[in-house]
Amino acid sequence: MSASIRFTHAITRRPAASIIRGLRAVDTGSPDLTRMLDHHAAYVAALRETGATVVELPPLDAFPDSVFVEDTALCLPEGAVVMRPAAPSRLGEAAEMAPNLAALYREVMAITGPESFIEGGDILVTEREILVGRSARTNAAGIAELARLVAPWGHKVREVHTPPGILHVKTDCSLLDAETILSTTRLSASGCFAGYRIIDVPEGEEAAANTIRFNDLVLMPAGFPRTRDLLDAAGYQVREIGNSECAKLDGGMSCLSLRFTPA
Ligand code: CIR
Repeated sequence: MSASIRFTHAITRRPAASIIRGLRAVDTGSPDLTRMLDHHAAYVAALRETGATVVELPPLDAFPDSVFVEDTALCLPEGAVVMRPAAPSRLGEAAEMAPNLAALYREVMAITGPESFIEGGDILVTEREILVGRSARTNAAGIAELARLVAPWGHKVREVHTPPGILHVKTDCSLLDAETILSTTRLSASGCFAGYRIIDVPEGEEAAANTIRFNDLVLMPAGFPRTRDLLDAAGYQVREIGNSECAKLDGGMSCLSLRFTPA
């Protein structure tokens, strides 16, 4: 049990200087590479502190958003599935990730399209199912192809709806333990998490909903004291990580790693 929160491995990629050209819904200024590197180092150190092996990949200048490795693959205990990002500038990132997965997994499959698009940020793996948000980056064909690929491994896929204007469904939610999901109310109000224990982030702290439970730690973006206090009070071991620079590119805690335990 708890395969959804216990991991032996993570893959991260250092941000490249091209990060200043990263995609963003609203321009709130250019990310500062030096500050982002500091935040990234703290993130990787926290993952390592839990005892996991962290494979740190080198920067890929040709892909400004390549620090957000989560979008390139879905990593399950039985194997990995290489995604097909819908953002044209990000499509090539998936092929860059594939060999790194092949080095750790016996089985690596891929979403091949041509009409299928799906990004890892839209996928929340819980202990009992795989929730996938349809979004501007993930379409019905992508979800159907993923469901076909993972069915032989015994995984069920359930589609949920991403709130309008939100990049990925996991921008607004994260798994805290096998039964508990941290969510914004604009997402949980849809009823998509019925059967789970839901902790709603306080109003005004929606950007704190994207955390990761990684072994004993919950990594959350710094600067959301009411969410931190809620998680503390609920008994989670919280680690705050600076996210000011990734936030300018709509990125958060989950986007920065692939987390898995290869069989
Ligand atoms: C993008 O728009 O694709 C990047 N700037 C942010 C990706 C964030 N990834 C994630 O939520 N998994």
